[in-house]
Amino acid sequence: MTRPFTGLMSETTAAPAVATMAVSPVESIRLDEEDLSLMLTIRAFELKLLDLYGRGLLNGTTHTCLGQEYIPVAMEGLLDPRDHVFSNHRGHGHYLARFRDPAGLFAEIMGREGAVCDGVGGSQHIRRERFLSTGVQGESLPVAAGVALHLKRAEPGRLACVYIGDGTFGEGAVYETFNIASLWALPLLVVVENNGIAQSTPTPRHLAGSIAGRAAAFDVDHRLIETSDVAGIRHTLEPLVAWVRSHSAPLVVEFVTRRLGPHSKGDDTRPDQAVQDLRERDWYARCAAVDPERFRRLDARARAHIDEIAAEVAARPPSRWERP
Ligand SMILES: Cc1ncc(C[n+]2csc(CCOP(=O)(O)OP(=O)(O)O)c2C)c(N)n1
Ligand SMILES: [Mg+2]
Repeated sequence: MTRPFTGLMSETTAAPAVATMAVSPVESIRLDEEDLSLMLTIRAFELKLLDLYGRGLLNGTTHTCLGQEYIPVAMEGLLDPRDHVFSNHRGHGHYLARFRDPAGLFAEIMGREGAVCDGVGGSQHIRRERFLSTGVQGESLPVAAGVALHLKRAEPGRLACVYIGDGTFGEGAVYETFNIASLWALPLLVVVENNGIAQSTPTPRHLAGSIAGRAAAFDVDHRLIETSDVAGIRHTLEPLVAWVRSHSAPLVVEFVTRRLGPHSKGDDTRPDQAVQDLRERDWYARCAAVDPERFRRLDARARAHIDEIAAEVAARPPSRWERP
């Protein structure tokens, strides 16, 4: 059987060894109520966090995925609870899309009872069932490859999905992982959230060539996604993810996305106009325009729900961790 990538290309195009075809941006956004509610919940959750940090009510730091929420929401629709998910420093959306548990994550970040990791993981270091996040860039890739090897042997059909940013391509562990994942045919799905910036460095200033080219160098298939249309993304990726499962082959899915917020809490180095331009292309503004009445209703509901949970969690006693 040939790779499914060929089926998505034009009838007359010969199948390439590695597909790097872009999906055309889809103007309309088709969202069912559940997906939209989840995206709005993630947004409301992170806006609340920034508000709490801004008022000095939370300590430490946090990185928000404002603008990128649709990626984990789209991906979770393609994943099985028995797949493993590896997340990074910008991982609230990854966690919330998987577990729909704002209370547990608030409690973790606030250090309150009911915290997912008893309050010792905070924003960036969460472990729950088959989900693990780390604030160390690139650290998750070799671990995910090891888990993918285990899944290939012990649970065929399952995969390991790892989220990384464009800046993480500066880490050597990425290439060691691509090499082994390709040689050993591991069911590893690498989701790249290419938001065009790494902390304060624009992608063209830190990345020579392209992510597609780097995947191609290891004979790893690559797919570029430029739309934020959740249904369209799932439609495009469904056969490719099925291929990763059935043929145990690595795949890189690169999303061209936008980071609307600062790198962490308040350290945006970009000109205001540049951020404003990104906001105008944000899914939030575009969804609001499609069906304003439905959007307002769901957004108000998500914000009220998050306000209520944040207040309830903040009033809980501190979390306690005991050495096992
Ligand atoms: C090994 C390592 N080096 C540096 C950092 C500091 N750091 C945290 S996030 C980040 C930029 C990450 O950029 P990217 O991978 O594009 O992800 P994004 O923040 O854009 O989502 C850096 C340099 C780190 N966490 N780990
Ligand atoms: Mg980035």
